[in-house]
Amino acid sequence: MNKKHTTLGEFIIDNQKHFKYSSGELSRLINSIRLAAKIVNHEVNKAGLVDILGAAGETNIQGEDQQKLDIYANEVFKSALINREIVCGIASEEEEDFVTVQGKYNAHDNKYIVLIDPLDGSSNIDVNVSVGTIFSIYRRKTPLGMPVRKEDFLQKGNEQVAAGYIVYGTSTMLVYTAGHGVNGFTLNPAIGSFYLSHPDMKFPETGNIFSINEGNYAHFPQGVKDYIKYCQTEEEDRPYTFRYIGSMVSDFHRNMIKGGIYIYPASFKAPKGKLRLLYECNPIAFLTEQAGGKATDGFKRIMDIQPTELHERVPIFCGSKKMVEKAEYFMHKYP
Ligand code: AHM
Ligand code: MG
Repeated sequence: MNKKHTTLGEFIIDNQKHFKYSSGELSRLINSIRLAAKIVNHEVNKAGLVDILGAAGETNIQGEDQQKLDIYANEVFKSALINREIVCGIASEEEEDFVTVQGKYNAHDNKYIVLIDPLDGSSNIDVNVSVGTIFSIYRRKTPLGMPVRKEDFLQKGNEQVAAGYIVYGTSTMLVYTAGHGVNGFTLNPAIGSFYLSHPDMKFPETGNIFSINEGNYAHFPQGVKDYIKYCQTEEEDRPYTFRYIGSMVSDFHRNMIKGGIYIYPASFKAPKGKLRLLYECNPIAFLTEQAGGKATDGFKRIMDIQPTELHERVPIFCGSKKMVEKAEYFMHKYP
């Protein structure tokens, strides 16, 4: 197949062969995410017209209630997955508890669960900066035929079947892995199709970009402070370039292409950091490793952490392998 003209739909079908005993369920699931992404993309693109079309909490000219975009995105992804009856449960960063999906004839016989951050970095929308959707897919643990339980969602990241993100940026891209490398697809808005634009994405082994909210410097652990100093010191290939959008998907996407490290560390104010293990860190860690990078909490592999709560947080260091290893070296000085 001419890779240049491969659409996401074709790619998904073509890659189904990787899944042993595949029934096509996972392919249909990713296809639903693709569809929901296009709908959300359309709405995100109109965000700047909010003064004209009406803001959240107001009623628009057609008498419809305007929703906040993150709530809207949550609804779109959820209904795309629920209506197609292809998952048995969904957990979202936007909701306190998980949702059970009964499937056809209330049979509870679908095998996948999805965890989703429908619109990450949504505070950036008001200022026209890129935002993203992050998703993570697992096989259920409990037997088919019964409603999913919390334990189906509290799986280690290393059990993920697929994960990815959509970045609503200058172009809209869907990037995902199903455990056989990372591939990126760019939306052609004129046609409404995603095309394979970034096959087999790989983190450069090292890079020169570091991304961290340095405004929190005073509250960072000493290991992080030392690593920042290292990045800023004039020596060898340093100082590194500092880039922080404040929208994880965009910061991550840039670093994967150019080579870099993204850090959201623990701080004295937030001892477990800010980002959520299940909705943000695990899927990003899976993508990182599939792209040849490294993702840890500064000491241990993110994907080996046993989650205990749906919304638990964890510090994250992810990106080019050598850069993460160097940051870990500084962290280990202050165990
Ligand atoms: P959100 O899930 O509430 O949108 O927060 C997640 C976002 C990430 O995209 C981003 O990297 C981070 O929060 C930025 O946080 P901060 O403003 O503390 O640097
Ligand atoms: Mg988020």
